[in-house]
Amino acid sequence: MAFPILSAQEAADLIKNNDNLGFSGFTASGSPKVVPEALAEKAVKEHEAGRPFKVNVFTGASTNNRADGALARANAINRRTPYQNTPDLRLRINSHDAHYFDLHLSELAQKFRYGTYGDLDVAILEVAEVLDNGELVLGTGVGNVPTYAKYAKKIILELNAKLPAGMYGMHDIYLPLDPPHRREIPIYKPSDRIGVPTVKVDPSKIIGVVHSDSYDMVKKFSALDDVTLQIGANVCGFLLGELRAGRIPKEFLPLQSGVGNVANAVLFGLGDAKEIPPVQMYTEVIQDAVIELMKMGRCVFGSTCSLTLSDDTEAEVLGNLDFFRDKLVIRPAEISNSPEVIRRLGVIAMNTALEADIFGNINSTHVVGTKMMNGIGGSGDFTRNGYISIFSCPSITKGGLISNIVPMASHIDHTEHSVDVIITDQGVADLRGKDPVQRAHTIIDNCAHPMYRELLRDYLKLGKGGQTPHMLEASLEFHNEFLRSGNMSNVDWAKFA
Ligand code: 0RQ
Repeated sequence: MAFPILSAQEAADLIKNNDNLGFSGFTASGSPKVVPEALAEKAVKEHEAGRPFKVNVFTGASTNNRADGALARANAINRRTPYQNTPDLRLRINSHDAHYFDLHLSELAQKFRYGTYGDLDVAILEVAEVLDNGELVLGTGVGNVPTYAKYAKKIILELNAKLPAGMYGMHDIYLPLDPPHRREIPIYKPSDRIGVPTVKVDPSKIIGVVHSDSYDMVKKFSALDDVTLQIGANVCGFLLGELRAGRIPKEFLPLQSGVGNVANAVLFGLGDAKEIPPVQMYTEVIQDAVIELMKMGRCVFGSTCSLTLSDDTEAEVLGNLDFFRDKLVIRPAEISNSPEVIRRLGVIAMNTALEADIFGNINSTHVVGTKMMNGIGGSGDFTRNGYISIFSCPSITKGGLISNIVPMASHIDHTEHSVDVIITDQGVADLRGKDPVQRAHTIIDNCAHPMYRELLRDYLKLGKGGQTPHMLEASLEFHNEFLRSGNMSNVDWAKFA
């Protein structure tokens, strides 16, 4: 089938002010690259000519510097969901130039199908190949492509030359029925395939194909340091204890792991924990560490929504698909993050917190309660439904000016009801079966940095009763002190006594 070949600029010219756009991919992986960049250039010209030009961008998760980054720098994003992580877009969100609503990733596709956010004007989809019958072979991330491709009025394809023909067969594309007709999603183990390898589209909607030639440019992780290594070791120690005690079955349970430096370090820790049998992942992102585990035989299967790999590792995987083919499947976000499947499989959820409070509530998104960092991503999908839900973070940040364990979280993404275990470089707080005060002592004793333990114990003494003994007027004093003096440890409880 022949489709018009367009330059990125010609494709961008087909997009109008205030269009609703659906981007392929999940994280930087599989995100379109050249059309968003050209769209950002168009926005700059429109703004210079005094004309308004902004678009609404719906994705699978975050994108990359050439999509969110370029569009944000051009101030060309109006509405944005469900997740982002580029510094330029973060600035636009926190200054209200871009209207971002932070959403559980599993929810977006269905909401779109029911029209919650209006029509989808144009889907911009990165593909590895367009088959003769017009079906699409996707790249390193699926996200919400099946829904966007079906519901968009028009489709622009980015055909990325870096993606080999061997990508055919790496995906499992499945669109569930919507309520009230939804049936079970029949995945009973991570490697089950329930769909088809390609995305079927109405070829008459494809208005152009743009060529690109680029890896995903996933940000490199920071080198593992003593703190992240210790967190990784503590997570592995906890999992091993659960295995030995029989609370995790001997064949083990599938793992989910979040994004970022801490999550990467946790996975590296699994490489050495030989008493844990080779693992399977049922997760949304597969980072570099999982590829290492696969090469070591320590991870035998990964079900994911994206291969979020640094360029070197991406080149290695794409160049050795024969080795990885039977070890990986890439699924749509509403399947990789399906609460039903996560609960059925008994996934062990491992995510990262910005801060945890002494009662077990987690803030993953807002710096000092106000500034959006990235978003909740899929952490809620997994945390609420996991067999065991673990959060990890360093005990202190910025050399100790910030304690990651605080009296009251300044924003709450995951409540005490969903959080089983908190792990820092200091140790493990197993919160299961404990009341709020018992949880507080466990978290302070095991997870808080020694320089903050007494301050937190003294806070607990300020409470005047109730099951969760906060002193409300003092509960955010760590944060207030940070805003005042730049150092949480300067907090002085005397004024509340
Ligand atoms: O700042 O970059 O200026 O150094 O936050 O912190 O320790 O490098 O942690 O890279 O693992 O990211 C929660 C953001 C952690 C991430 C978060 C500052 C710190 C540093 C990053 P710098 P680290 P990580 C699956 C699941 C939500 C989404 C999710 C995240 C920067 O894991 O976005 O889990 N999670 N999705 O200095 C102020 C604090 C701080 C703080 C750290 N308490 N106050 N700043 N920092 N703690 C994937 C998807 O859903 C796609």
